[in-house]
Amino acid sequence: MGGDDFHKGVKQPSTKLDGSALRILIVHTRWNSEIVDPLVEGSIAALVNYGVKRENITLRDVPGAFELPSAALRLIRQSQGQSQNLLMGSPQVSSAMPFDAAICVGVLIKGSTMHFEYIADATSHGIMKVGLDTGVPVIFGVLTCLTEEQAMQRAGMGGHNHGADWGSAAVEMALLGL
Ligand code: DLZ
Repeated sequence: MGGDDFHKGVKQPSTKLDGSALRILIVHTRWNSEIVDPLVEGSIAALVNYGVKRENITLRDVPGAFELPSAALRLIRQSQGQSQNLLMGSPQVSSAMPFDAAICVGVLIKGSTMHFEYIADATSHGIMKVGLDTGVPVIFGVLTCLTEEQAMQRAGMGGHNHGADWGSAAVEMALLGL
């Protein structure tokens, strides 16, 4: 292992994934939208590739990465019928069935983000907690990069689009134990 033989990244899952019955939530930021939008597209393409129906993919946006966990929690809870009137005044989630998985997508750039460490720390812990508290897998789709160029590369502009990995992780995790 190592040197030229080493392939960075995630191996294909060992089982065939059929996402045709799944409902997936994608919550993404409007911060750094030029980079976030291709990541969201990459996730959607992977979901569709695994059979998830476009009408079963719900997209919602929030201002920044810090807001991702609380938005995901409220939307998942709402879909589970556990929250009442939490989203009064804002458009309701269109799904009648609970989400099987969620993907939180955002981009934090150390070089241009004040309090980078605080936001990254709070966001990553928050996203993990939402998954554990709701029992719904929540995929960590937040790029934490040193530079804008690095972030663009990881969003498919000159490199691999990490959004695709998040889409397949969502399907794999949603199907776990089913
Ligand atoms: C404040 C802030 C900064 C400086 N940078 C980013 C960023 O690079 N990416 C991102 O998603 N959000 C950023 N934010 C906004 C915070 O995440 C949050 O939206 C605000 O602090 C309001 O809670």
